[in-house]
Amino acid sequence: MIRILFLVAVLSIGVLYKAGVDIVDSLSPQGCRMSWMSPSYILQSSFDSKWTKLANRYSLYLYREVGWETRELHGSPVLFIPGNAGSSQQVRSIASSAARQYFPQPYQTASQFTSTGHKPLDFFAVEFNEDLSAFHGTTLYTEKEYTSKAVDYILSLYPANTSIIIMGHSMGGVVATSLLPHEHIAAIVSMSTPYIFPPARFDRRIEAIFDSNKHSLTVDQTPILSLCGGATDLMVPSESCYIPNSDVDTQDVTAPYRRTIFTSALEGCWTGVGHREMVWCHQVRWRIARAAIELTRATTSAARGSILDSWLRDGHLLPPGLPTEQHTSVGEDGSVFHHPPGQNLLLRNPHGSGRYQLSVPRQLSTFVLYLSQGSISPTAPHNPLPLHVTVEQCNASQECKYLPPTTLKLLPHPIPGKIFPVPHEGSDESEGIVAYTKEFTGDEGTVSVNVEGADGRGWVVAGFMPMNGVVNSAGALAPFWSTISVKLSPRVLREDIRLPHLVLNALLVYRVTPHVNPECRDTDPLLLPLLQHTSHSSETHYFPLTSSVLIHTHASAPYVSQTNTRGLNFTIHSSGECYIDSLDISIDWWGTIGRWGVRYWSAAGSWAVGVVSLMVWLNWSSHEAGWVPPVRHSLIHFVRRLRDLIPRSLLLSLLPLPHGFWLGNAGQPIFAILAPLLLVVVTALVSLSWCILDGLLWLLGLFVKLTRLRRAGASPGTHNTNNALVSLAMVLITILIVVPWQVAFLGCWIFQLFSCAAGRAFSSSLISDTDNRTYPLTPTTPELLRQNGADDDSGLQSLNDAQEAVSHAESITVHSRWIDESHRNADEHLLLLMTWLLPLAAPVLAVWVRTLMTAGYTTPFDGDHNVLYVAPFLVLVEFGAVRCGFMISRSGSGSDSNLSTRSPHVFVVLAGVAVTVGPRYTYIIFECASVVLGVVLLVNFRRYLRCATR
Ligand SMILES: *[C@@H]1O[C@H](CO)[C@@H](O)[C@H](O)[C@H]1NC(C)=O
Ligand SMILES: *[C@@H]1O[C@H](CO)[C@@H](O)[C@H](O)[C@H]1NC(C)=O
Ligand SMILES: *[C@@H]1O[C@H](CO)[C@@H](O)[C@H](O)[C@H]1NC(C)=O
Ligand SMILES: *[C@@H]1O[C@H](CO)[C@@H](O)[C@H](O)[C@H]1NC(C)=O
Ligand SMILES: CC(=O)N[C@H]1CO[C@H](CO)[C@@H](O)[C@@H]1O
Repeated sequence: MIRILFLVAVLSIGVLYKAGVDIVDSLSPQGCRMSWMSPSYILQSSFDSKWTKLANRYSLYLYREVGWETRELHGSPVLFIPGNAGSSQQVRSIASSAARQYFPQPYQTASQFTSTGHKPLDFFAVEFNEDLSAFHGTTLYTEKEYTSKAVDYILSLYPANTSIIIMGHSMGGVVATSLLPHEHIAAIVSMSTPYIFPPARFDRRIEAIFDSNKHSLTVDQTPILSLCGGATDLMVPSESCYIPNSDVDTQDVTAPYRRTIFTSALEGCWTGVGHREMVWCHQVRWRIARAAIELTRATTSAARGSILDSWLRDGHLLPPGLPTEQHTSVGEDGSVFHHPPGQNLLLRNPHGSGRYQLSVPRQLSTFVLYLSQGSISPTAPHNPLPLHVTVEQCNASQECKYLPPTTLKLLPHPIPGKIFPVPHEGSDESEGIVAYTKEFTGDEGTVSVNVEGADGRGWVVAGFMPMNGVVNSAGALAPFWSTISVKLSPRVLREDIRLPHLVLNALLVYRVTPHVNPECRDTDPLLLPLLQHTSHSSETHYFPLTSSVLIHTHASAPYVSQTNTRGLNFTIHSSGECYIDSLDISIDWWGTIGRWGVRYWSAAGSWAVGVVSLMVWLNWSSHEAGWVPPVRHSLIHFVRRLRDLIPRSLLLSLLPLPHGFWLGNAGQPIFAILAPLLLVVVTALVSLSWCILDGLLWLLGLFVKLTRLRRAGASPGTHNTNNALVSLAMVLITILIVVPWQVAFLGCWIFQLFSCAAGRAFSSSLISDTDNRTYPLTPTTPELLRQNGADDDSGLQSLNDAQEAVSHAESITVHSRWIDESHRNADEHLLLLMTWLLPLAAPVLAVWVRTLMTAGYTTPFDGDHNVLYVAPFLVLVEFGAVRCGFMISRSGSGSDSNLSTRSPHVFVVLAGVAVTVGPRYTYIIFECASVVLGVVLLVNFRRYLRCATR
């Protein structure tokens, strides 16, 4: 049984890991150009302890592009805040781009900035010595305090009323947002920053920072833009990168400027970007740098919002700066071509200028125009061709006026025959198709497409499409067991496809396989079919439809409040020459599984604590005799109980619990299956962990035996209670003053490990592990006595004989050995529980060690000295364990005594908390475990005291 579990555990870890890693290349591949620079970092030594007492722990640098700009301050300040384990030097890519855009030649301002009021940028960066801020609230607070002082210092170097732009990467964005409200912060641009929930939830204080940030996000007027890398980012799941309450979604003009931009939709970028790559990906960094330069000219929040909207666009809003109404009359310039109705206008390599008139059809329709590499004001690729198009509406008397678009944005133009985006390269700045659409409700004259400045490069395609696309009513479960086939119309420029019942969630990946029309092979189409998947106003992905593609989303996900959970909306763009006959849609299982690991690793950890506690509870509660079986048997017993637990977990998954509970799916039936799966995997993981611990205990036992290093606890008699009390008090005082309690917990765990190993080493096992007939045991169990007799080689055969023959004295020996055995088993259960609690304390331990190494002994650990967290463990491992029996008490004496486990029911509370609240609010588990063990301690306190003083 254990062996099967072992296999299940290893297999599921392997599969989840491999599938999770494969996601990076399959879902939203990355195509980013490297960036190059000549960096120098100038330490700001005048920002010293006069400003902040943290000056000797952290530092502040000014970035300068060597040979490109002077060292003196000469512009407008920007502050970069690195994230978890990040470095101030990560500022270099963006800062270098800003310098080289402002000074295209060394020390020479670019012509477009000379007379416009733009200023160059002075990039500052805080250096946190690669502190692990994601795991530790206090560290995050310290960073915030230092950054806040750094902002004051930087502003003091500039004229009054200068404002500063803040950029934050990952947790740096959290620090940036926590600086609000601040009247001199012009705007915040965050990259791959989690906003909705912390990526690691081991610390209650991190949650507090996130809560106060959420408040700032809704009320503060400072513009905030959040850039998200999408599925490529495995560290911060992109569903937590959304900024809630966008002013666009709520249509509230007084709401502050908030944007969430996915790099997969970012115009000119169109690629997934990994977590660390976000700061250097060329396509992203030059836009951020440019937006920052433009921001130096703005003075109001509205103007800043509009600048951010024009440089960091995902196309779901109309661009700022659309032309106002203009009237022209036909015939002023160029020639007029009347295009036959019902056909698409297609201009391949146009020359000169011309007006192309298309009459608006009678039914509801959408006018669609694609323009490659040219411009339709104000939208164009960054380096457009001279080709320029305006769209006008003309009435019967040939009076024309500007036709404002319904949507106007840039689409990517994948290169035929190449992967999109091209790995290590991505999109070029001159690439892109301007897509213009306008919806018509009926016969409204003609639309005139005016082409100017054509020099033979680029192309234009335009036409009218019926407004209602294809709607497929396939049910939510259909893609799980079959393939949905959607038929498409031929030769359309744009087709909208909706599958309103399909479930939309970060946990699911759909595979869309196109059946390309065979005619396609003979044509050289201008635009191969391009699939656009929009799952949220801020999240759009593009895929060239030459082979099957994987569709995913972050619009709804576990532990996120879900508004939009249904409906797959696709749009297919093409030039109409080559088209798709039909699309097949089904679930992609490998991709789907790949999405689970990242989202449920912390749930698996908390459920493991739940499983161990449940194991303790199930097995200890009804044994009046107080016999605690070995962990191995408890495990096997638990696995047998899975038969009842699995249906119950399934039922719980169907309850519409709030999204912060259980597995975070708010009772969506389609995800109910995840709970039993997780339960089985976690049980397997617990068994795996026990196998490892078992091996470790055996090795340590061997070591202890060899070195004859007897632990006092393992051999009563030699133990000095006063010494123990004194050492306990010392430890508690040390925690109060210097070390964080997590260190003490690690100490407890090691102590417990050694006690268990010593316990095993110095007691010959009474009961063989493989023999399960002997349970439950009582002191007078004949088998036990027989076995004992057999060990003594007394040659007794029949049970009755044995019972009679074994003397009273022997019975007492057996009895006390039996109690020892039970105590040892209880101890090993406690060790297993503590092992699974260890990951909850370990991150802070890592932070502590790291801080010690970088900052020296400055005890930045305010708040981690609460001895109550660890006191129950300390007392239990010192007294409760081994010598006194963790939870087993004895009434009576000698061979007539009865054992009973006390208060095992508290463990069901721990199990309940760990499985329901634990996955989302992980820090609660440790607190709950401390309380539960505290109760055990109190219930058994008098007994421990008696035992300790005996
Ligand atoms: C700074 O701004 C405040 C209010 O916006 C104004 O009262 C003050 O005069 C300004 N100071 C300078 C030096 O421009
Ligand atoms: C055409 O539009 C112009 C300007 O909008 C208007 O003056 C004129 O009367 C219109 N003609 C017809 C036939 O509708
Ligand atoms: C899909 O489109 C329909 C109709 O436009 C819209 O109501 C729905 O919200 C869209 N679904 C998503 C997930 O965007
Ligand atoms: C505890 O586990 C043993 C097997 O080791 C099993 O026989 C016994 O029934 C379990 N106790 C309870 C209360 O379920
Ligand atoms: C060694 C031994 O007795 N094993 C038994 C353990 O329990 C199972 C089922 O209860 C029996 O099938 C084994 O024979």
